[in-house]
Amino acid sequence: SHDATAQPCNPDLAEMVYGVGKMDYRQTALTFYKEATAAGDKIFVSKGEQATYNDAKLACTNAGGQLASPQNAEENKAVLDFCKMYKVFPYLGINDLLIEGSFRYPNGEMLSYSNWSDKEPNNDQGVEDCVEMYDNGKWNDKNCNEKRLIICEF
Ligand code: 293
Ligand code: CA
Repeated sequence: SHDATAQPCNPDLAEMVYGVGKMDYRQTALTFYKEATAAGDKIFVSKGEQATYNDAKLACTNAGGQLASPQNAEENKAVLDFCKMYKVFPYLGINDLLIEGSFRYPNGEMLSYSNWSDKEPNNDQGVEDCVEMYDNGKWNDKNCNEKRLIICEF
């Protein structure tokens, strides 16, 4: 469903928030991760900006997508590539804001794939409802008020 010629759901917002010049943001994403589109998978996009979870989430939804929520090892690797490129840990869209201890996708569905780091999620200090990705691709639950790399998926 995601091919190189597809147009964004909301071209104006997508260009403002995640576009690069006049380039289609999907094409921009392709330059970073060709395999994603070749496999008909999600497109991941990042401009290297950092924000709290709420602001990062808003940036992605305003652009017609959502925060990166990898559902298999291939998608996790795509997100990790951005993490390494910008040398900043990203926030994932996955969170347990609704029900403590029940990590879910932004649409509320239960996880079908996870890649937790050893001994995570640990809800450290009782305030960790968001998820960051380390630069080894493993996940850690983390306070939502930190600033982390924004990576959106479309
Ligand atoms: C505790 C124990 C550490 C762990 C950390 C993170 C915080 O400090 O081993 O790395 O929590 O889980 O999110
Ligand atoms: Ca943690």
